Amino acid sequence: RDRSVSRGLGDVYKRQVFNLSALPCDIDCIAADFSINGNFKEYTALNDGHINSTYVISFDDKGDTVKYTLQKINTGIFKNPDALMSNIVGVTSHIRSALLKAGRDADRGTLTFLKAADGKYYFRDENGDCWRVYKYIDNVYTCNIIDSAEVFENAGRAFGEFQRQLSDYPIDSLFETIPKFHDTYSRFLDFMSAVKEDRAGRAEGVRELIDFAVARENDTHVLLDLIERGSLPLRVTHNDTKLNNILFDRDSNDGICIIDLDTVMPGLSLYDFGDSIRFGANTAAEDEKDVSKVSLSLPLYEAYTRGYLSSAKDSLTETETEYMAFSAKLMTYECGIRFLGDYLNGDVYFKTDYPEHNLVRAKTQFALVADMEKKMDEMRRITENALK
Ligand code: ADP
Ligand code: GN1
Ligand code: MG
Repeated sequence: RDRSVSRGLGDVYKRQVFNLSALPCDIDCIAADFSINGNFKEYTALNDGHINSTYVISFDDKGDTVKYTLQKINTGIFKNPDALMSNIVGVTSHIRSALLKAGRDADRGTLTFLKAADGKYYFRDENGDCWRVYKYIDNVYTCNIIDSAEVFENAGRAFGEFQRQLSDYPIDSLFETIPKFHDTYSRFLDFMSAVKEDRAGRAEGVRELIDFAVARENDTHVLLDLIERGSLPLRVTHNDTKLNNILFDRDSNDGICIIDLDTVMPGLSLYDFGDSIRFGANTAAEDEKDVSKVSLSLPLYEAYTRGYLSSAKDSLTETETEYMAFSAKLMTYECGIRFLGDYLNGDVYFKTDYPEHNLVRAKTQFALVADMEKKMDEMRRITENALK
């Protein structure tokens, strides 16, 4: 699987030569339902995400090629597609207005969803599968690993701006698409149940990792305690700010559009900051098999922090900035216990390419936690300097 900067659609099409499986839906029926003009030409799968199934579909409309992104919503996880799409359409409309007001290109700056024949923003097919379609944004790339501090700084700026654009969004109108999504203590309890139940008979082989997780239980309620004391404000947050959920412009390398809006919910700014560092400031891929390659890159941490604070600084409280470095470790830990828990449950949540995939992912996350623990003072210093 490609790990580096992923390619323009041209290269993706090349890969499609090897993709002989058919699109798992009736594309003509979907096209008709979303009133898409032209004849269906071809498709390619985008395999970066762990949750939904995503395709680029292209149509020949009187000689013009028009592309859309087609996505099968994972309804095992998002059980209420109406609530889900209400959040997403609300948020993208809000961002669209903000961009237009600022005289910016709203068609590239946010996703544009198509309406189905029944007025909903998804189509339920005869198998019960739910499909949504949005305009494909061209001339962009996504990354699974990054070594350019400059591009990562752009990512930080873009996520900071996303937070700012939604700062006046009516938070109470959002449905909680996955309750307790970043409640790390509740994630810990789920993990402990997975250990106890040991459904796939895998616990014995991963004792050391389980011990690593248990030893850090105290971390799991730090942010929750601060919320309870009223010291951290709830904001409209993205909650899944990994690097491949941002589209970069091929020409400028700017982070132009934040995608994967399924988990936009009330949350902490720290969840978004921490999760970006977890994924993007790792010197290795999330599923690198050689854990010796995993470490926290301080230059990348610095770059993201600088970019993020350049657009979010004014709205953040002192307590929020104080916990930025810690949040990176916490989000990495949380993701680690989720991967390991899923491995113990028999791989029922995240998409996996091979039987040990979740285990490999858990190991990278824990290796990164360990490295962050060594570098925590330095991470704090960098954050303080960026705030000056
Ligand atoms: P998941 O919930 O499975 O992560 P995403 O919405 O993140 O689903 O889509 C999966 C991947 O597809 C993304 O990480 C990105 O690489 C690619 N992708 C999605 N939408 C677009 C788009 N409009 N343009 C280019 N790439 C896209
Ligand atoms: C999933 O959907 P995707 O691949 O962008 C997951 C995130 C995890 C991430 C780990 C809805 O994100 O919470 O942090 O994998 N999304 C959901 O890579 O669970
Ligand atoms: Mg995604």
